[in-house]
Amino acid sequence: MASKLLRAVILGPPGSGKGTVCQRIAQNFGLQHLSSGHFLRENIKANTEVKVHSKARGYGAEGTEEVGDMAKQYIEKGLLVPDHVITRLMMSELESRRGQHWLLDGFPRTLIQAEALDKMCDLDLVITLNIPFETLKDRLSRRWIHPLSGRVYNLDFNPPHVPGIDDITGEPLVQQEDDKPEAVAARLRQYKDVAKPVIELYKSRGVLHQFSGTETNKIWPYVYSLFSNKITPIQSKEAY
Ligand code: G5P
Ligand code: MG
Repeated sequence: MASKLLRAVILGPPGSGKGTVCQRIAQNFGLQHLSSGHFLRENIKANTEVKVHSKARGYGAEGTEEVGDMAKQYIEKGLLVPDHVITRLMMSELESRRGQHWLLDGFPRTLIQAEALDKMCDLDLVITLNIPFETLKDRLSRRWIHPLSGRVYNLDFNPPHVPGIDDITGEPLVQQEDDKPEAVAARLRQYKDVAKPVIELYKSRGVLHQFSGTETNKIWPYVYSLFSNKITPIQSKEAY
């Protein structure tokens, strides 16, 4: 089994199960789960000036930017945050995790972002989740999250033990602004065009694995087996 650090990415439209699959991979293989949406929402919540250190190879200069305020305007409309904002944020997070196995969820999402990541490291695995659009719309409207941890629930698929309450902390769950119907429609519309060149790039590199279906539980065993070939599970028994 390779001892080098594993660098993996999960691609897929909104609601395709990236976060759900990443949580399972992180739990089973001990990778750091790095969700761009989660980092953006943290910045929005803090509503702070975040100092983004851009020591990443060849990308941007060191400086500050009101990431939270800017991101909020885009996310609430279901639009992508500008490339330079999200790239600097993610490069900064990756810089601080150089010595860890990691798994990116939601980044890169455009060719410009993929090229920036490319300058920083070689990826070992890229997964893309192909889920029918009708399924996605249903799922997102039934999703609730625990804002502090990013834990995701679905009223049908994995409901909380007590309605409206996080299983671990007992704190209230919320529905995100970008899961409201108008924002969901906008997010789904723009996904296909933007993702196509990113998928083509990783296909040409020979690291892309595509999974199709309407149920995460049916896709999961294939994802588990793919990762098992690259990294030793940290649990003796498969868990989720
Ligand atoms: P996010 O937060 O990255 P999206 O749009 O990529 O958001 P999202 O909505 O987080 O994607 P997901 O992670 O793919 O979806 O899916 P999930 O949360 O695991 O599952 C969706 C729901 O379905 C959950 O309730 C889950 O429990 C349920 N579910 C899962 N599997 C099944 C199943 O088999 N059956 C059923 N019934 N349910 C299931 O980004 C948010 C925003 O931030 C900005 C953008 O504005 C974006 O819209 N942003 C970026 N902008 C520019 N560049 C980037 N790189 C950006 N990253 C984020
Ligand atoms: Mg997600």
